[in-house]
Amino acid sequence: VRLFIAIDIPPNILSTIASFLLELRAVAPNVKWVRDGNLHLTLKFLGETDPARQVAIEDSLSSIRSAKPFVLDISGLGFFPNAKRPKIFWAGVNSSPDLQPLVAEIENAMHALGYTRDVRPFTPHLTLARFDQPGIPAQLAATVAANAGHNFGSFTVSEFHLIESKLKSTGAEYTTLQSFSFVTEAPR
Ligand code: 2AM
Repeated sequence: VRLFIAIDIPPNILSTIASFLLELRAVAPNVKWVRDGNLHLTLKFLGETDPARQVAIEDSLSSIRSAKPFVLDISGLGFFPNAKRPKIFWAGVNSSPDLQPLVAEIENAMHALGYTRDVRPFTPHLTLARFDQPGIPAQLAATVAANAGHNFGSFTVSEFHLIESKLKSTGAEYTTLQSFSFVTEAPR
């Protein structure tokens, strides 16, 4: 099975993003747009995994804790690696400082199970589209430049998910296998 670990985006923010993207999708039909329901914040991509290892992964992930929930603010638009030769069109994610240590813990936990650490620093983003051809429609570039600071709203996060990705001809299909609440109960 092909696995990754991610945070879900609540429906109200998904629909805010979806309505903003309607116009952009129309001006860039040749770009591979991520389906609205598939938008998520990837924390760690595990890739092809022996199903027999799923229990060990879930055990490990269920012990991960952070002191309190954190706030994610979906804000800004841009391209990786840059606007000239875009590979990925993204919406930015600003978070309270607790996100990076949580991701580091997930990295450590998965490294202990034999997964390679990501060499690149974790840059939280929502992938909105992928480019498999060079070049970018002028109208897409212009709209993104004009909305580089556009805000899509914020939400509080207290759980992440282990997700299976099935690659189909119609696009990726994601199934949540298990959810992990990472917030420590406050002592009374
Ligand atoms: P991205 O959205 O940041 O591009 C499921 O495939 C998710 O895992 C994708 O959304 C993608 O995150 C992430 N991912 C990270 N590395 C990947 C890789 N080498 N191949 C496929 N997906 C990867």
